[in-house]
Amino acid sequence: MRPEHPVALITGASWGIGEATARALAADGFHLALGARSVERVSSLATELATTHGIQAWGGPLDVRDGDSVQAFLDQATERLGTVHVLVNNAGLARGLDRIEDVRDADWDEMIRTNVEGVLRMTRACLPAMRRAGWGHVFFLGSTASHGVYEGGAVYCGTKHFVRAITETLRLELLGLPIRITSVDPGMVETEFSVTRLGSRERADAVYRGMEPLVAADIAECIRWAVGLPDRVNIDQILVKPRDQAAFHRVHRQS
Ligand code: NJP
Repeated sequence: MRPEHPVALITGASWGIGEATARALAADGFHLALGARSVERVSSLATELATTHGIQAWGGPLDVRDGDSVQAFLDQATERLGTVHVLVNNAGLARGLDRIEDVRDADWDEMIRTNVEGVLRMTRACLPAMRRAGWGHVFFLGSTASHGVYEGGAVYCGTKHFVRAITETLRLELLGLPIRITSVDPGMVETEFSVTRLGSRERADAVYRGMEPLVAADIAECIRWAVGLPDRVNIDQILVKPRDQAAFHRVHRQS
């Protein structure tokens, strides 16, 4: 049965979609464990949301690439807030747009360790308590890149295809348990994502020039909606793009 105030753990809650999801779930009465490497940001966000919404919230250091960090974060979250019921596997990134013949080891290493190993590690760590609690929901931030590929996107698309594979596998493995599994697969969302990928604000701005991208709150609303539905309803996948984007290569721009 759904607890009155479920505890949600959000990875990568310092910016973008993770931060927006924290705001949306706080407004719906969830208690929150907010993790990221930018500790000051998650810590002050937790304080702000606890004050505004009268929930319990804690923000602490989390690097999903590091098994010790994942376990320490989960242990602290559980000690402060109780059992984690909802996991939002949001932390993720793309580095560069290099073709396979040019892609750098450091870039693929960071994407694979964060988007692939980090998601596996977080999910494995959180599932036992959800089983014991008898109510849970795991969200995966996939992408339109979980469903297709584009030049210069081999590694990022590969990591998001992985996220799709783990999402679908987990739904089979947990069949019969009261744990729901949802992937949210966005198209273009204006966050820090393109700055991280392309290395400068100017290059990131060019990605969205002349079109209206999604904002982080649009994706947060998808998560808030899916977790709020009756327990019998599992939203498997939400593929959500801006009206101005028909496909990776097909973006309508007013120039
Ligand atoms: O990106 P951004 P988004 N350990 O850069 C955190 C997917 N997506 O919100 O550690 C822990 O604003 C980082 O925190 P920090 C995308 O693949 C996006 O757009 O402090 N946390 C920050 O809070 C990703 O899975 C678009 O640097 C780590 C957060 O991740 C998710 O949406 C399209 C971490 C990134 O915030 C959220 O991305 C799409 C680590 N090792 C899918 N490394 C889009 N924006 O267009 C990073 O299809 N973080």
